[in-house]
Amino acid sequence: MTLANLTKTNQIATSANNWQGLIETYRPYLPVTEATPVVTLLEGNTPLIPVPAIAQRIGKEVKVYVKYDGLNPTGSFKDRGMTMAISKAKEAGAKAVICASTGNTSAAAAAYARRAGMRAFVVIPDGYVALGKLAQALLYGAEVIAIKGNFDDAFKIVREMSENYPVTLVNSVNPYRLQGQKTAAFEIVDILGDAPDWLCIPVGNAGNITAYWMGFNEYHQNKQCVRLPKMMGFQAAGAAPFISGQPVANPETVATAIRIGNPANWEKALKAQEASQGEFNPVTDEEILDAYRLLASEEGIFCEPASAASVAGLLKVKEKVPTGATIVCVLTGNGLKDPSSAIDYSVNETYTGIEANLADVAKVMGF
Ligand code: AN7
Repeated sequence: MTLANLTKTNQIATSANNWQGLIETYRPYLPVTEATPVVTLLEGNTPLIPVPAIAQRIGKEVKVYVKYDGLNPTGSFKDRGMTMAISKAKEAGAKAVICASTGNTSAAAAAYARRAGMRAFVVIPDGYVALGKLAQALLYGAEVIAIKGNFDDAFKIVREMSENYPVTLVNSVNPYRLQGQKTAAFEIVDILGDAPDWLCIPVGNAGNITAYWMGFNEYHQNKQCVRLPKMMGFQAAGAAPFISGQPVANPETVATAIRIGNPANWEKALKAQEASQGEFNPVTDEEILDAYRLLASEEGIFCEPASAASVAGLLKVKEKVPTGATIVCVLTGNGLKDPSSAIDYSVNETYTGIEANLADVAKVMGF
């Protein structure tokens, strides 16, 4: 397949509801050959959903969309990177992979590695991984190692482990991860016809912001888009090394997915921000939770708290949004990943202890 007929092919694949996964769809842009065994769960092709209630809160004429990557096979954007990382690991003959994770990477690594017949070791911060993510890793058959430490401690261990033992590292320092993840930028341009003016994105280990920037640039070089977006990265205020300019020793936030103090892709993410004339800004846990509830209760979109940081950030810096702008906020993970946060932070409560009859239920309803 050539670059020239790529767009056409995408349209056919999509309209025939015959999506082949992101490696087949974007093969000319990816470092794969005929010899690469493609390990796929048909990830990608996630919806770009308009969010009018959020656009209205900007207070001027703007178009706002969310890229709902929580609809990937394991419920997060990590599947985009993992289809590439695991396919390439299998091609190289790997028998086992390892990652440190705040949860989503471990779920994706487990699913793709097991599908490829490999062992999956995941090292997680004990007590700081959302329930759904832990459930996934276990059921997929990963070997889960919970350490008394945070993500940054776990990452240090797995990095050294992969240098000394026969296990392939599948965190986002593995270059194939970012190659897969850049396809989300392609999908946005394929739908909008150009890049957005702003891309708002939560930042943890800073792989995804790096991957998106790479994707937009490659599409730009291949004349698939005219614009390049401003990359607007948002970090939880308690885990915001890009704001303070130095690693955070004890990161804390309700958004456990981005509870990271020393991002592995520091330099690349900084370059993306500078080259795009973008910004890094912090959002407080309260702002994250407000956006989390707003997305669910007014747009009908259930994401996990870390993902809501992109929308919280947009609302926080809304004064800077140019009139007429098109903005995409990346929703990186599904809300079902973290049911405890949903229950703990929802405004509505369940009416309990209600007698099982029409009159009592009607009374609760206010009739
Ligand atoms: C929902 O799973 O780092 O800035 O170990 O799960 O590319 O790290 C997760 C990160 C945003 C941040 N949103 O992305 C892991 C992990 C969600 C996430 C991020 C993560 P990066």
